[in-house]
Amino acid sequence: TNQVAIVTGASRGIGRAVALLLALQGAKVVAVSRSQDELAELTLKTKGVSVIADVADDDDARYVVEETLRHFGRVDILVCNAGVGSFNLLEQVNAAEWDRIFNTNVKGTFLLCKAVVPHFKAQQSGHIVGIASDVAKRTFVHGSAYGASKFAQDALLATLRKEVRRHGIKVSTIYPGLVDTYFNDTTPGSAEAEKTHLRPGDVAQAVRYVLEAPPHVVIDELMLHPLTQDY
Ligand code: NJP
Repeated sequence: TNQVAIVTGASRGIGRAVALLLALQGAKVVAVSRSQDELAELTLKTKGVSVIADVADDDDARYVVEETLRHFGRVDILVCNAGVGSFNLLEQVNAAEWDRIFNTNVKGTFLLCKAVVPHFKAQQSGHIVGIASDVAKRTFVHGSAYGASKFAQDALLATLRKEVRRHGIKVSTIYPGLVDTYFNDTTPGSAEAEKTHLRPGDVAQAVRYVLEAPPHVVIDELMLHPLTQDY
């Protein structure tokens, strides 16, 4: 298709895989993150554009949508993927770390959705895909900050889904289990992770699937896990 897609957190991991798959399928991809070099390298492959932006910054979020419209004249898809996590017992979580997680995962999703929805409403179409987490549906030890942020992001997206459906706008939320990425300062590609984790491309295929639903269908939620994950 010839659709215009904004993908946040596209410099690596899941976002990068989503950007590459959508580009392969003919979308014009606007890749967003804070890392300039990685985005430049990605944009050579996607033949799209990149916008250096912090999703947690209001001006940056609006700038992402403005740049998309300046380059392509429209926007059809927003993939809210940028996210961070760190894991510790609640009393060991410092307040700055809490803020970093909530600002990226919750406020970042809020700001990008807020910036894009008026344009989707004007064209009476558009699709927001949120990359949440399976931990938006359960709790786990060491996950107070990250888990709470993913519950909040999930609630935000579920609310937005109800608010915008009458404007022809879809909101789909994807809940992956463990994915082999750079998340939480890990290094992907180990033989062990290959057995225990999803690959970024698996999540990208889930994004593709929800985007390909017929016009009268919205896939609200899609959860996927590695077969080995005991959750
Ligand atoms: O992580 P990683 P994933 N503004 O670290 C970007 C969820 N998830 O792909 O800005 C803009 O490889 C960062 O770019 P940069 C997870 O919660 C994961 O695994 O250049 N961008 C990079 O491109 C998250 O929502 C697992 O540093 C910002 C990207 O985000 C999503 O999947 C399991 C940013 C992170 O790439 C992608 O994470 C699960 C900001 N302020 C859900 N801050 C898993 N990996 O196991 C970060 O259930 N980025």
